[in-house]
Amino acid sequence: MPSHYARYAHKYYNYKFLPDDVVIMTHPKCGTTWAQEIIWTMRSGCQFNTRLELDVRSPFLEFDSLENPNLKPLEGLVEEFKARNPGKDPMEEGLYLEIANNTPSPRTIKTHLPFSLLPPTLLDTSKVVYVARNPKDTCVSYYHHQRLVKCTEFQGDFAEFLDYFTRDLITQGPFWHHVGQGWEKRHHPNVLFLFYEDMKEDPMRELRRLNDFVGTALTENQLRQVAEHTSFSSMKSKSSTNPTQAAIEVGRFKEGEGEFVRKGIAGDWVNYFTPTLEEKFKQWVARWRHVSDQIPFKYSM
Ligand code: PPS
Repeated sequence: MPSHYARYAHKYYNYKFLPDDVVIMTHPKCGTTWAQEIIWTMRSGCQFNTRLELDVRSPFLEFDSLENPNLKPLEGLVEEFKARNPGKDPMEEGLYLEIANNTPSPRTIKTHLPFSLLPPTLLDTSKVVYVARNPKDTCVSYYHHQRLVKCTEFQGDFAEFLDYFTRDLITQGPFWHHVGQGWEKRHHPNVLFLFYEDMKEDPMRELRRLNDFVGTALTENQLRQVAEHTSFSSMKSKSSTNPTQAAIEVGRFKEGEGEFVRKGIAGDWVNYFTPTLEEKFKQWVARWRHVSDQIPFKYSM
């Protein structure tokens, strides 16, 4: 994590989750936004017409610790914070933590923090939907993301990014550590473990599993509507789920680095991996074999 994570670490570790919170936990670029839009829509009684940005409806718990502290906070957020917390320091308390605290229940919370950095009692309180994606596509997607976002502004090419990724030096990693912790807990009654590739293969099947797990009791017809509403093309076309242009305008994304909702397929890695990179990746997977051997990732559809 960036060094200013230290300022908030204890707040995340002691965060007061609520019994009706659903926490979407992922390593970055594994299908978080997709799961957020699905679960928020299901839990909101199928509000298909909201224009509110997804991050407002489904707060990102630890974003304070990822945001570039050298960038000016987004207009309005500080004022709102100060109005609600007279005399308190927004940076110390966390602007985004404050948004999470003020989100009306039932909350659908996004986090890239692994189980070990959240309260040990999390599963006694709330439900967790853990979404995992094969590490090759995750690496490609993360590469584009890190070039796009101003909090990182990665300047290198894919080979350089893969080098960091396979040395476990990427923000919010190591990948296997994160996914391994989720996988270990997959049989807990308050955990639903999903694979991105399964969601691509048969969205309705995974939506039915979510419907049972979250307890939304939607009909087949409603689930079909949710599937359409959260299809890749639908989410790419809406600024509430693909806020690329708005983020460029407020100086959070770089221009010319593609879109936040980018390609949305399983197997894009074949367009990036040379035999040399493939070999390096294989060695990394082997170094983590105590975890990687256990998780049946699909690398193509
Ligand atoms: S983040 O920034 O960590 O929250 O990113 P995250 O949402 O986890 O992952 C982003 C990738 O998910 C793709 N995406 C989708 N795929 C399929 N269907 C839908 N509806 C969808 N919405 C987002 C998004 O395009 C990123 O993958 P890549 O491979 O980069 O396209």
